[in-house]
Amino acid sequence: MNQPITDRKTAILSARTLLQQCEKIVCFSGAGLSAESGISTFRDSETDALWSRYDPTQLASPEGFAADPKLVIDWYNWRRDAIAQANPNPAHLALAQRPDIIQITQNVDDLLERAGCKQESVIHLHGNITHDRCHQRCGFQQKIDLANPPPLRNCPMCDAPLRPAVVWFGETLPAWAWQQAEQHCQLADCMLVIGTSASVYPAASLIELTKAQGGKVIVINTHPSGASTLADMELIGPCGEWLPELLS
Ligand code: BV8
Repeated sequence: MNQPITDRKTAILSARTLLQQCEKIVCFSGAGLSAESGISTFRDSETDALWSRYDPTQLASPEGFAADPKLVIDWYNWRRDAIAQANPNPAHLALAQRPDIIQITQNVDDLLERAGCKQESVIHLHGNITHDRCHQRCGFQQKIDLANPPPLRNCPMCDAPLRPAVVWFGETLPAWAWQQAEQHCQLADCMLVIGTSASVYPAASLIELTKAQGGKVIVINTHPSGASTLADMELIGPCGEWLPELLS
C-alpha cells in the first residue's frame, strides 16, 4: 500500500533499502525526466505544457501530418532546437551511473544517451526525434542534426514525405521496443516510474504489468499522477533532486 512518507531522510532510506533488495530494476520515464533540462512536458499542470498550447491531434498524429505536413515538421524542428540546446540534468546523470537499470522511456529526446547511457540500453517506446524516417515506411531513415534540422522534404527512395521517427497517436509502437519493454517489466522486481502522467497507452500499462507480477513500484513525480494508485512508494518532488540521492 502506498505509504505517504513525511520526511525526506526516511523516504530516501526506505527507497534505497527497497532498491538494494532488488536484482532486476527497470526505469519507466516520461517528459518529467527532461523537464529540469528545460524541455516542455505535455500535460504538466503548472507549466507551459505542450498540449495546453497545441492540439496533439493536429501535431502528433498521421491525420495532422496529412493535413499540414509543414506545420508538423516546423513544430518538431522547434522541439529539436530546444533539445539541441538542452543538457542532461542530474536525473539523467544519476540514471547513467546505473547501467544495471533498464531504461524504458516514452521520451523521444537523446538526453539519457548524452548523459552516458549506452544507446542499446535505452528503449524508446515512442521513437526518436533524432531521426527522420519515410512516412510510407519504405525503410529510409536518417539521423538529423538537431541544431540544424532540415525543412519538410521528400524521401529520396520513394518520394513520400519524410517525418520524425516518433510514434504518433493512432500509430503502433515499434514492435521490437514494445516486446523488449514487456519482457523486462514482466521480470522486474522493481520499477522506478519517473516523471510521467501515466496517461498514454499502451506505454502506461507497463506499470500495471510489473505490479501484477509482484514487482515493487516507486513513483517519483512533482505531482500525483496516474501511477499514484499503483505506487508502493511515492516521492513527490523534482526527479533531478531525488535520483542522485537514491541511486548513488
Ligand atoms: C496505440 C509523440 C495502437 C512523440 C506521443 C485511437 C486510436 C488508437 C489509439 C488510441 C485512440 N484513442 C486513444 C488511444 C490510445 C492512445 C492514448 O493513449 N491516448 C491517450 C491520450 C488517452 N495511444 C496511442 O495512440 C498509441 N498507439 O495505441 O497504437 C493502435 C494503433 C492503431 C489503431 C488502434 C490502436 C501511441 C501513443 C504515443 C503518442 N505519442 N507523442 C512525441 O512527439 O514526443 S504522446 C506523448 O505522451 C509523448 O510521447 C509522451 O512521452 C507521452 C506521455 O506523456 P508523459 O511523458 O507522461 O508526459 P506528461 O506531460 O503527460 O507528464 C509529465 C509528468 O512529469 C507529469 O506528471 C508532471 O507532474 C511530471 N513532472 C514534471 N516535471 C517533473 C516531473 N516529475 C518529476 N520531476 C520533474 N522535474
